[in-house]
Amino acid sequence: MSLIEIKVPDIGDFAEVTVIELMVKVGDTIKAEQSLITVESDKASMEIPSSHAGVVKEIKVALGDKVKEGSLVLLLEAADGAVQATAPAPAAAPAAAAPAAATPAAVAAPAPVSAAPAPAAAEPAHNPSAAAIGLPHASPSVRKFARELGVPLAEVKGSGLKGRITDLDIRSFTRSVMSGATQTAAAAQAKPVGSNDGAGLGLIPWPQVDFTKFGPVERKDRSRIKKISAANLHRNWVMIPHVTNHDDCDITDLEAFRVATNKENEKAGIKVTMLAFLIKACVAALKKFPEFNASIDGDQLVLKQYYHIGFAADTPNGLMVPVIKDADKKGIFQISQEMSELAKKARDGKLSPAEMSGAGFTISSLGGIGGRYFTPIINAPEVAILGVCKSTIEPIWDGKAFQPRLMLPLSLSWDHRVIDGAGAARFNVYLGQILGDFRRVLL
Ligand code: CAO
Repeated sequence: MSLIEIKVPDIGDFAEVTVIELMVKVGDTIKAEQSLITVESDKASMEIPSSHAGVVKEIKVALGDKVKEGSLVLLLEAADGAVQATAPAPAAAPAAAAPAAATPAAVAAPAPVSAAPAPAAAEPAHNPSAAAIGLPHASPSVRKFARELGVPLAEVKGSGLKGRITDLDIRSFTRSVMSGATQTAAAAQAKPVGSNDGAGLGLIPWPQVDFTKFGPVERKDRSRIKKISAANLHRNWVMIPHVTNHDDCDITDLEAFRVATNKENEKAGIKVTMLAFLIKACVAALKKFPEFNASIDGDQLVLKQYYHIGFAADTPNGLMVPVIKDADKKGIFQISQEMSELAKKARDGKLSPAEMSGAGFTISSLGGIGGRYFTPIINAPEVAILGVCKSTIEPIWDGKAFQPRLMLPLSLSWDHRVIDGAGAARFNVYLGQILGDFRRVLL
């Protein structure tokens, strides 16, 4: 058995190149022309192949070493003692621009990469400009290996010199995907719900705009709550066929009662807002129209026999929806008190998950702010949500004359898979009747 010195062959115009990857280790049995190391110049990377088959006895270079033509790479115990007359040329990673690839020797050499389905010349160049536009650093054989496995190179984190992706990185990425610990971007996009770019829905990509071209901007991280509610709202908006019915109801008498009640209880510090009456009125409407207090579960509709009402609360961190449990069993004062406690907890970021779960129906009130109507998004797995805006005095025709009446604008969004337009109109009419004369709750 003879020991053969494997040296760096003619590498074209390069005086010196850097070793950026060791592709074999001591004890490896290698074939003739198998790549041993990857070297990199300022223009291209290339693999240095072995001129012989055999067993690697000693490696004479290390990562980061500078080598040139004739530098000793390793000592090989030749398999058959045969010595090849000419050393194979290095396999250049890219591109017509890479000088090594342009030499006749390189063209003639059966470089390993040429066996790949896509020719090495089609690979993106590993050069400063390629790195600048975000192409992953990897040798041709690693690229070929990734291609064979269908591994998206851009998603693999390189552990080699300067973040270079090695054969080992491809293997651990594949293992991680197979075990479910990692998800490829393509797999993530295949999910229609929650994806940000709409690729799973077959939509064109979200516009990428450099806003600074148009003027100064400030970037802020979105809060955790904003991100969670965004994902939920997006899913609900996409998955639920929403329809919204708008209506007005006359709350003149109810408002007078509310103001009088608050006056009576001023000393006790109790304050009742219209929302508490709305919660109670909705419970009555849900009792009459049970499909509004339901959820879809496969082929079945789950009709709830409890009346837990969520209400949207605006907080500095974003939207939260605390829930008044068993609103049918509670009076207006108790509902008001719980609402104000829950709203405070929401604003302080102290709501527990239990306080935000279990709602069968939700109310979103913008009455304290203003506006006329809006189209609230249903809070899945519920099937309807009531939006309420600011009441205003309006001239209402009583058959003989216009009367100034306090009108409350309602916007009821409903899931058309469960509820029909006629049902929604009836729900709003009934709700209007209750709010118009609250004694009806007792009927
Ligand atoms: N019409 C006219 N005035 C109304 C009204 C209505 N429909 N609803 C409430 N008001 C009045 C209240 O009476 C109160 O008046 P005073 O200050 O004179 O007493 C004032 O508006 C403020 O009320 P409020 O908003 O503090 O109380 P609330 O019980 O109506 O609402 C809460 C509580 C937590 C729901 C509310 O503060 C809130 O966060 N609303 C926003 C909800 C939201 O963001 N919805 C959108 C979700 S979709 O993005």
